[in-house]
Amino acid sequence: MRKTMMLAFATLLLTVCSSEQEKRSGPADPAASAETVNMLAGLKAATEKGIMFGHQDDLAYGIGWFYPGGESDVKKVTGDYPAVYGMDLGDIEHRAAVNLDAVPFEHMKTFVSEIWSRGGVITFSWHADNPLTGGDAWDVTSDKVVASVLPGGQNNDKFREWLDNLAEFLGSLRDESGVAIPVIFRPWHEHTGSWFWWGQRLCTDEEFISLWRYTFDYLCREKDLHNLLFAYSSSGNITGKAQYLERYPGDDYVDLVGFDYYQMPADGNKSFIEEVDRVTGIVSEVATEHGKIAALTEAGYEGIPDSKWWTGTLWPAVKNHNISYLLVWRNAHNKPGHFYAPWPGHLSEKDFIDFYNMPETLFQKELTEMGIYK
Ligand code: BMA
Repeated sequence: MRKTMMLAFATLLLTVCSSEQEKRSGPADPAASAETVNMLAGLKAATEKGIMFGHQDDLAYGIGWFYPGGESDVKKVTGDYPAVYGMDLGDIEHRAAVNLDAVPFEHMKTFVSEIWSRGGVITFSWHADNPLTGGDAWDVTSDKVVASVLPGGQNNDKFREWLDNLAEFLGSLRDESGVAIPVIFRPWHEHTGSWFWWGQRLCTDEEFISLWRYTFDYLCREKDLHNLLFAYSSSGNITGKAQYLERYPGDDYVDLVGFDYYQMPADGNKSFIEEVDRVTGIVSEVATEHGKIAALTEAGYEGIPDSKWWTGTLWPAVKNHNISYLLVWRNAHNKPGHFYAPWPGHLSEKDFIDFYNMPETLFQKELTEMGIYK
């Protein structure tokens, strides 16, 4: 009798411990789909192999072309696609046909299927308009916006409608057999800066955390979406772990931790390397301590006016830490000089090929071989 009880107790203990373990290593959404669970595991495995290269709007347009006129500036230079493809959902809240940079949402759906079928990683940011003033994401004229969308606020109904529109899009990302395609969703980004209506000086810590949790709960619980990994990503002005975590919504709401950092012409390469290295160190430590994945969620040097930037500056800035990916911003079709990846004939083309050939950098072909969704 005692023996049986002890055995039962030991089994119970083992079950509790292993489910705790599973909880810590699985996605924040406890009902995440099998594909999403695999994606998270695949991202972790890829992080052990190297750092994935990402590019915003890679398939939508580039220098001198707009979909369907071309394919990918990264592919034109290296013969391969990036491993991570960023897209932005700004204006999906209004059920618009095109996003804030004129990319049709229907095209994005095509890109998502294409990327999924070759085993790439998809990440969405959301430059949502200001629901209180009617301005854009950069309208910081009021510090009451976040409060206005939360329950009890005058814009809560409107915000729920916006989330409905967002959810409809995210839920429509399916493969030919109807499987929901897993993606990384990175809302409310650069929140430690004060240039978006959800930024540092525009709401309190509590309001920001409520906004995050509300978004998460609405999408995963009310709308039953289970194909999302959530990325929490600050701006580059990080002083330490405590500050980085001030607005952290909790381990149950986040899968990836990251930050955005751009080199400005006034900064030297040295300062970019030192700062990115320092903040990457902080974010990587947070990732390890919280069982999350670290990433440089946005980076770049506008126009890349440095022929050796890739191997001489970007690589030394990230090489000391175990991060999953770095994503450079878009090669704009509508803003001359606003580009962050090289294109055929650009002065950093050769150096980018060297960066591509480094064993530590991962692009699409390596990811396809690895099969991160298996
Ligand atoms: C910014 C710029 C803008 C763009 C926005 C959203 O950094 O590239 O031109 O509209 O991102 O993609």
